[in-house]
Amino acid sequence: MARRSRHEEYDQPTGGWGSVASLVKHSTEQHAVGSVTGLLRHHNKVGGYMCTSCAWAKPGEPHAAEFCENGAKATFWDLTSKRTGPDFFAQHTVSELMNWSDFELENQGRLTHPMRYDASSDKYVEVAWEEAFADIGTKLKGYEPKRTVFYASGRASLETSYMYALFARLYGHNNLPDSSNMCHETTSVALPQSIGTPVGTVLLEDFDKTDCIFAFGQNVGTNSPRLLHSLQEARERDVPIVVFNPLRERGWEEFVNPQRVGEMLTNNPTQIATQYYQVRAGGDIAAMIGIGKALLALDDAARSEGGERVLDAAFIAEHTEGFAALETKLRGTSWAEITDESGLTRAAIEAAAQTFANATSIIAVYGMGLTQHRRGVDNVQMLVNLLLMRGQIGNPGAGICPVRGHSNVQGQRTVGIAEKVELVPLDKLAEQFGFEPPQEDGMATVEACEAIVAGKVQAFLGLGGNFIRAIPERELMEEKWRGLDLSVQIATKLNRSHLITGATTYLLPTLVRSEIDEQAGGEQIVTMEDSTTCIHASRGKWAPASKTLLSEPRIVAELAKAALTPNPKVPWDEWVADYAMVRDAIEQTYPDQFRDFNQRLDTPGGFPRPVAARERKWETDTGKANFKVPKALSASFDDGRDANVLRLITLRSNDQFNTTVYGYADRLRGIHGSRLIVMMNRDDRIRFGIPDKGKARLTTAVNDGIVRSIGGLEVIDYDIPPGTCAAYFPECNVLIPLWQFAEESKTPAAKSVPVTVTAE
Ligand SMILES: Nc1nc2c(c(=O)[nH]1)N[C@H]1C(S)=C(S)[C@@H](COP(=O)(O)OP(=O)(O)OC[C@H]3O[C@@H](n4cnc5c(=O)[nH]c(N)nc54)[C@H](O)[C@@H]3O)O[C@H]1N2
Ligand SMILES: Nc1nc2c(c(=O)[nH]1)N[C@H]1C(S)=C(S)[C@@H](COP(=O)(O)OP(=O)(O)OC[C@H]3O[C@@H](n4cnc5c(=O)[nH]c(N)nc54)[C@H](O)[C@@H]3O)O[C@H]1N2
Ligand SMILES: [Mo]
Repeated sequence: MARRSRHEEYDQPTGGWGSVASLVKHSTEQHAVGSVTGLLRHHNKVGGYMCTSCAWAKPGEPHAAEFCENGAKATFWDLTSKRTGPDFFAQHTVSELMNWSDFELENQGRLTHPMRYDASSDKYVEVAWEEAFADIGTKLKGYEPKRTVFYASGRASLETSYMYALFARLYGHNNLPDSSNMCHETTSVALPQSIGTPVGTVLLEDFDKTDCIFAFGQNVGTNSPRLLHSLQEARERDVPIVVFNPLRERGWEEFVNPQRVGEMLTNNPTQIATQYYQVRAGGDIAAMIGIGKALLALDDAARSEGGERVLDAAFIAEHTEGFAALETKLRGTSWAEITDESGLTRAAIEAAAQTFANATSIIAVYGMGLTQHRRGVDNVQMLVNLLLMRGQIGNPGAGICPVRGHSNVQGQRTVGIAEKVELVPLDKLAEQFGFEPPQEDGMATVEACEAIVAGKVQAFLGLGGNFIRAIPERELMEEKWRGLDLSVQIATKLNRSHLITGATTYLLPTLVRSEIDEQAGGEQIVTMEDSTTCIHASRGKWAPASKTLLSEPRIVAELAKAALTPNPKVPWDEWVADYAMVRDAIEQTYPDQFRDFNQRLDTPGGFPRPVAARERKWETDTGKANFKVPKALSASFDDGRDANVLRLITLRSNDQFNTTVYGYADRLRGIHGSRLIVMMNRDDRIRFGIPDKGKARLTTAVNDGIVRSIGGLEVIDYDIPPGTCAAYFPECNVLIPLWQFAEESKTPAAKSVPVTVTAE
């Protein structure tokens, strides 16, 4: 049935009663075995389990309820009492399920039994674990390892991830794309060039010390709501918070802390952003060049008047390289170019620069609004440039703070899930496990897609995730996927990627993190790394959804045993019996990062991995922090000159975790009832001849011979800059060409897809 949308201005703060109502709704609708009291006791607490939603830091002294609406929703959905077992699959053909929505598929509940696709009946049929492992192992033995891909979505623990990456290398390839290739890979490419570390430099405690926060392209209220606690406390110290985002996201505007009874009763919100700039999509490089230019002007004035310098000249001289080139760029770019490209006025940019100049310690927060663009790397590096101009890396209360996505996406990279060999201590692995690891770079996500399109991939293993739904160019990918010989999906819930089958397809169900993981050596602990490089232990608390489920480490170990010749140095069974032994192996491979790993598991707030840039040690090619000159003013593919081409942002609603759709209430944007919508500036809507509440078709504006189009989108008049529009991921992934990705990082450019609009 077609859904109709409803849009009303949402003037309630983030958090508050709206979040409580939503939490209760999801706990009830999922008949979840976990309760709100259970969550209070165990969620993000030492001795409990770590949230499976976002990767935001967990404080050493947790709040009574150290969870947010969306973390609770994710947990209730994990702990649902609904089941997608063999009888479900007996009733539905895969062709029928192809017509179900993402919501309907996952709302069937937890997968319980290993299943194999049977083409003759077009159904998934139960298979014994041993048979599945043996068959997959035999098939893998017959393939050319470099023609197989082992994908990981960023949820699996450090223990599982280490084992999975080792399995790939023992088998013979580095084809280890993970969800971060679609996400913060841009960060992992940009930051090492600039400051010599692939991760952020900010710790949670820096938020208590900062006196200024700048935030670009991140939706805090939906995607990292616990960060709002730090933002609220910062506001109570009168810290300015300056936001750049095309949309006025409620989370950046007002917050009522559900933890504070008084605030809840009076509905008395804290105002979060003190300055809000609705930059146009892809316009941040220009906006940041403007800020840099204005900082230079302020510094010039201070010098001529003999006042205090705005630039940190001592820091620039001692710690950086390349400032002269950046200065030339800043001075040489005209205000006309800057305002044209950013869509912001000179006065607005100068006001932001003034706030930046007044502060002594500045944190820069950012998300997908910077990384998922053609020039995402320039976006991130330009933000670092601003910090470096004022010496804002490696001092308390300051630094660069990418807000990561999946709860262990950063950690997966740390322990070897990486397609680039330079990121992995292959020599160490060779010595530790007595084998010759493959030395060539493997495929990242886009490269894996290209190889699948070219028919060069024989097998795909997915450690979680919904690969085909998350990548660009969905229609072509679905068609080409059918050319795979083997597709194996390790998953918790049914999703669309499971319905696109290869010649042989397996669905292997696994535990969720909040469930008890009992192995031969007793109940097991797993670990993960948060956005601020802190490592946390996680202990499941609830009984598994089914006795037939296996843990992720066990599944990975069984697959490895079935596919590889035995290696006495890799004791898969012993590792599965006691995950502490995997942690010992991790410590052996990464002694500096994981010193005393097993002893430090319960450090309140997690134990931080060392990050050299925090100590102002720059592990870059120059040994200094590098200013990087952006290659262009626009971050987008289109040049912004054609008024008929809009830049489409594909983003998340408040009722989803990536491709997992919990419902149809994007409460904080006031959009209800449907996800087939497009938010558009009213003048644009009228210009395109679309009536109020009318429908539109979006078509990708590129000439490469492929028509990419989606119709039936209800147009919602929205407060968004002209020339920019926004719609939901993953519905709009059909529109993104596979070749439109960030230069260098290959992160798909999901945040400014050039589209034309036609009325329907
Ligand atoms: N509840 C929930 N939490 C999540 C997720 C989820 O789906 N649901 N996903 C997780 C994952 S994997 C990730 S990566 C993160 C994603 O979290 P975010 O980084 O917040 O990603 P998006 O939701 O895609 O939103 C991007 C924001 O950038 C803005 N934006 C878009 N284009 C531009 C631009 O050109 N310039 C600027 N300045 N802003 C722009 C958008 O308006 C939007 O507010 O969240 C994680 N946490
Ligand atoms: N257009 C557009 N595309 C995007 C984005 C965008 O902003 N716009 N964002 C990109 C980003 S940032 C990301 S991270 C990717 C996300 O891409 P993925 O990480 O591949 O996708 P998810 O939706 O997170 O995967 C959900 C599935 O994971 C499985 N799952 C859940 N928990 C577990 C678990 O504990 N173990 C296992 N084994 N499986 C589990 C469930 O079966 C569920 O259906 O999408 C990217 N795609
Ligand atoms: Mo992500």
